[in-house]
Amino acid sequence: MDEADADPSRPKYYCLEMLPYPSGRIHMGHVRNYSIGDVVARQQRMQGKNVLHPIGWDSFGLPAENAAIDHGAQPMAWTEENIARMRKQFRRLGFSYAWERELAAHRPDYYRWNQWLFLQMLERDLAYRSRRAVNWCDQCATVLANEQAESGTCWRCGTTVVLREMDGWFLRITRYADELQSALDTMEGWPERVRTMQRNWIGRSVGADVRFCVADSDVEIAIFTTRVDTIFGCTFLVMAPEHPELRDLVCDTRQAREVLDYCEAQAHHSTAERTLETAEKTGVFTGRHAVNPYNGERVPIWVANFVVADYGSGALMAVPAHDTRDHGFAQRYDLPIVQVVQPAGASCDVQQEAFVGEGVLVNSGEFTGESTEDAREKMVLHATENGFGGGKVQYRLRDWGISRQRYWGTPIPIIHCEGCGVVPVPLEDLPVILPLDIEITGKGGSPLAAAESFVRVSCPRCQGPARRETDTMDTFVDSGWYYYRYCDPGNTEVPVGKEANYWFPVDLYIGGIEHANLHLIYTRFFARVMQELGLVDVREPVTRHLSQGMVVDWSYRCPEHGYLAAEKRAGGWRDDPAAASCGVCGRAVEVKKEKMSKSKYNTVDPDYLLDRYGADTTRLFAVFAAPPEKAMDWSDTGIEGCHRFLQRAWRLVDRLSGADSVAEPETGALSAEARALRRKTHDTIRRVTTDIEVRLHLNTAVAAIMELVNELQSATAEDGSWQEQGGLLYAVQEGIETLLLLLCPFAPHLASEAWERLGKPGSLVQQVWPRCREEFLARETITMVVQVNGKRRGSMELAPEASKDEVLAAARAHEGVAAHLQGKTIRRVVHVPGKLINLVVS
Ligand code: ANZ
Ligand code: ZN
Repeated sequence: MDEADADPSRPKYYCLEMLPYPSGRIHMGHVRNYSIGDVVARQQRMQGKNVLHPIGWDSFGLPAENAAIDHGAQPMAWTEENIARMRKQFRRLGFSYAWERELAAHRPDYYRWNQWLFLQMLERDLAYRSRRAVNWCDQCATVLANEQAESGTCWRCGTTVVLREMDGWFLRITRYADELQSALDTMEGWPERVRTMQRNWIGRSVGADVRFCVADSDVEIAIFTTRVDTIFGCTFLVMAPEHPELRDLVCDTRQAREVLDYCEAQAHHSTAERTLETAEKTGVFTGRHAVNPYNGERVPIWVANFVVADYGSGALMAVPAHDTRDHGFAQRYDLPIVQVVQPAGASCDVQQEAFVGEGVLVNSGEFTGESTEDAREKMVLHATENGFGGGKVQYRLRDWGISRQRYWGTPIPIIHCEGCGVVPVPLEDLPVILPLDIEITGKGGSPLAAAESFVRVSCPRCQGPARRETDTMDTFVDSGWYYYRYCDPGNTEVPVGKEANYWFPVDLYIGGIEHANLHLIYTRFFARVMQELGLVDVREPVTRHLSQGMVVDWSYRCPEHGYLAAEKRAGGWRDDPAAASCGVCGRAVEVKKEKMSKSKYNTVDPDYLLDRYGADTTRLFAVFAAPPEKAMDWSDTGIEGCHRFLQRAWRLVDRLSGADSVAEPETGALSAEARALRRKTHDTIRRVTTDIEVRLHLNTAVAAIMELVNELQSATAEDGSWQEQGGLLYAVQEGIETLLLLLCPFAPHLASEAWERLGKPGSLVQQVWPRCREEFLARETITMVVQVNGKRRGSMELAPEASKDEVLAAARAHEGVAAHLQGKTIRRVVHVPGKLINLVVS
């Protein structure tokens, strides 16, 4: 039943969860992610959809290599063993995957298509080689993409990243910057938070390029600004330490030595580190001046750490009066601050603090008196007409550096020939197989470079001696397009055939927020490439994205002994975290809810849960504990509660298992009790269906099912007997059948067994999802009398099951009653359910 085949006569549903890295054991984050997906997949199947729910392994990457370094493991064997172990755990959890479509990135029949796609991109100038200052992690001994070095540290190990000039391969994601950004506006099935993160990451800025001439030279320096309206307030220019013109500019100045030393010192710090808001802003004067093309003024040129070499043109005009960063810098180095914008109807002292808002131009020559907004337009035009600049849209997004000096990844299919230069491996020679007999030491560059038999080849063009490229691809290439392959895993001609048009776009994609800027942008880039290669028709690959929250639990950290494992904790653990102390030194410990992680000793092993509670309880708790996008708080009592709930549901079925099915009674003949139960049943169907399909709030869906169990329990007697009157037996049977159908996606094992026990035909998972019958939702109302001090003051229509509080609230709001309550206090409330309420006041 898990097998899905494209079938254009049936509606499809593509339910996807981010593929795991095969570390060897699943953790609670996996359980949560995949439980959510499995509920949706199973429910959609019952809704009659043809569901694709695949799984695979993101199996290239550093840990396999580190295992090789640490304990001599064979990366291939290590990876395959881990996959086998995790696959078993997934099977134990009963996830309904299309196992026959399983893929793994490290297998040649997968990664050959990375190589194929790379060569296609090379042909279209979407892949290229370039020498650049790249982010380098010493610990991992590899280059990192900007996305992997956010805030200046390695995303994997946390080491401070440094800049290094290196040759490498890039994918031209910036070609799509505009579209990747603008399409976000229409992606309504994506959380606003993720869209905002992507917007910021792509970072579209509308502004202008202006070229300043350097005085006494024929060099020009271009600057990018979003506030060309402030250009009359520019009192200096600032260049990035890596600016290509800088050396020539300073070579014959007195300041040359100081400037070059400064640049040298900055090279040890990554861009991300240097440009942190909190980083100290430093700089030196270059000894040169530039001429402002708008007013002919000479301004000094500085070099400073906060200017990014590969943003805009690597230089900026500083306007300390209207930019906070420039203001701080001007104060520090005693540079002039000149106001050119006046806030409307207010005054400000720009010597004290920058005014960064909009207003009216002052001190700005012919533009004085214009609004800042109009001025921007006119001043851009002025630059264009006079040939020293023009409008410019700038993106923060950089091309994606995919070269990694590591072993366990896809070999880049390139051959370097002395005569021919860079030569692509011919398509018919793919895959370039990653050799397995490699010595991995973790030191001294790429392990592949040392493998002579891999490296030495003859050039496909001239047959002369040549060397293979020894960089491998970033593993984010593997995950950039994997879910296309699921649609057509056996294809030997292309990465994916036209099959994919049936399944695409993905209807629901579930994964962690940590991928918002990495994987989820890369994959949108790949989608565009796949479309342009004519493989698949869609350009935007995912209709709806759910970014599930973390799984958190208490962590305990001693100031002296760090994070404490369970056996090193004393007092108050979990029950009373505030009282916890270090079992080694007795100090009070810092107690925090943190993401589960081995290094914090706050994980829960899913295998332990499976042994103790079984798959259904574990799955149920994973979706019940919190709304999917929120953090899920681990709780022992929570999982116990889920376990007891399932046992109760089971006993309920058990009680009824002897009874023969009865026919549906006339609606008019239903007793009040039977009617109320049927209302509950159909209301539960309605709630659970929208909670899963529309809101994805699986936790409230479970809560609704729990309520139904309570109702069913009170409608049936302990010993399984009850008075059949007014169609109650039918209502109970309907309720229980519905219960099992609704429970099936959450706790498929127990629900299926219960289904059999009831003697129902067919297997539960193949049943049709129940339909809510609106006619049972209508609530009956009853008339209740309201009295004040025993005197009748009016009546109201209320639901029969309205609680005392609800009745009281309605009574107070009743217009005939309010006047009699004025200035009085309600002393006592007499509530006769279904009949009257009497307010005793004085
Ligand atoms: C003058 C100015 C005056 C600026 C003002 C802002 C406010 P976003 O919005 O991020 O695109 N800038 C330009 N190139 C830079 C570089 N390579 N490194 C660091 N900063 C750079 O930022 C654009 C603004 O960032 C530009 O506009 C420039 O400062 C600065 F009242 O120019 B502005
Ligand atoms: Zn690292």
